[in-house]
Amino acid sequence: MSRSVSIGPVTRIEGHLRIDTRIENNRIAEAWSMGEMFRGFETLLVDRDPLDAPVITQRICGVCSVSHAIASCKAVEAAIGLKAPRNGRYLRSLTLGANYLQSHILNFYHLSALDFVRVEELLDYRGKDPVLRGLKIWASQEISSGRILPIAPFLPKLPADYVDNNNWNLGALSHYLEALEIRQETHEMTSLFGGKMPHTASLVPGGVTCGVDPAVVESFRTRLRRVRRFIELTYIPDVIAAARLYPQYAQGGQGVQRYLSYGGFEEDNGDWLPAGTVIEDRFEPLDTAAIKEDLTASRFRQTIAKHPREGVTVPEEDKKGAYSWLKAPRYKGLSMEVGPLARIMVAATANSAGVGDALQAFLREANLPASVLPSVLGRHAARALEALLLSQQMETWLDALKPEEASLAPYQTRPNGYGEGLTEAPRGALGHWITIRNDKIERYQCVAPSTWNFSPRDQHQQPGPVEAALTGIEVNENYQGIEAARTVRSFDPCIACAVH
Ligand code: NFE
Ligand code: MG
Repeated sequence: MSRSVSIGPVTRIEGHLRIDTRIENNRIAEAWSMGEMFRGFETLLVDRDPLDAPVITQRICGVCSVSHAIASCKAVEAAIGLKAPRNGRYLRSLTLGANYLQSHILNFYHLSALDFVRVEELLDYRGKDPVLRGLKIWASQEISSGRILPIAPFLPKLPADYVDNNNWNLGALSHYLEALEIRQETHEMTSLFGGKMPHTASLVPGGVTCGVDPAVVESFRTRLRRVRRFIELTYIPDVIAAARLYPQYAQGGQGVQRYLSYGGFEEDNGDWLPAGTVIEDRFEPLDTAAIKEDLTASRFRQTIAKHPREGVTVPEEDKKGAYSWLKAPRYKGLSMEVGPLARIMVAATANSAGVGDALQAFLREANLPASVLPSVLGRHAARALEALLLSQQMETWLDALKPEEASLAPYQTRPNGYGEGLTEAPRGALGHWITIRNDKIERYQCVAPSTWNFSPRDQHQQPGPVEAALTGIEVNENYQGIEAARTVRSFDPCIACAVH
């Protein structure tokens, strides 16, 4: 017997996402990922000054605006022949790194973990555990204020197989609150060099305008260490606990198992995270000429699949056969997963930056086999591991800053040019492509991480990575889509970015 389950809108994400599934014999037989809004940033950039691009494109998103600033600055720099000095590059990495830490902790504690937590524990709890003091104070304030909201952000929830484990359920809720404070630290770190957050003021083509003030560097370092302690002592153990308590999610939702990373976090001897792809378990160097966006199932005027350098954005709301406002990026014609798992897989397969060793150590300590990585909780583990490695590496970038050196290159322009700006955003590979003619933007195209992951089918009916990950997942006939929600959130969707 076949039935359909639709989740729309998917909550606790940015932007409007709908997931439709067809279920047969208690498994998802087919899935459709649908971006349900059009925004049009690419079209509104046309005819503007190239210097406007980083300012405007940061507004694509309130979560990952730093990565849009960096992609846009790099695209403009490539087009006009400018290079940020060393300090500028490290300040960008530190600002982006702080934004990663913010975003990864957000995804786990505030967006995803609740799918695995029985929040009713909060109502029942009468214990005295000091670890839970914050939670109790918060709950009692809510109750004494007369609002019927002690579990307001947490209910209603989809019915599911939540484990009956007080340590986990109450611990995760208490860490939910602690993570809010930790994210405040990370936002402050971003604004120490970025000027403000979201939408930094200091990241411009040519570098970063704030310079290197040793007092600010030490303020950043103090906060970084507090965040790092939280990652080591709380975030990592919680992800490992989730993998033990929900072993079925350390297996299902593998997806396409093809991974792409643009690489990022430039150091003196190259990028800390390498660029490349993993296809059929083999590392290959990245060739960005092999990227094309297919429009077959996208609500845009039909053209052949094009490289973003030639891409056009002409909305066509009622296009026959189209079901999403996302384009469908493909690499050598293949749908590719991007994001923390992809970055870890690419780096580990390329055996770079010690990521392979760190991954092995992490798996050993968690007593988990490598086969758990391509899975729902494997994506969360990769995100947590990346946060840990990043929080360690960022100290070396602080040490690399030189107060006596410039962080900004003198501005120069060119009336005509073309530039590709690639970076890795928290959710994965982010590219901006700009063409400048007569000092104005002639063409601007973005391909965001969630565009890759949440893309619809293409001309060959090949599903996007999330559609593929959902297919085959076992579902309980009494539930209303929790299995799909858990899988979708492991990819950390941002549809505001994806449609841009
Ligand atoms: Ni709006 Fe973003 C990240 C980008 S996702 S969050 O990370 O670019 O597509
Ligand atoms: Mg685009």
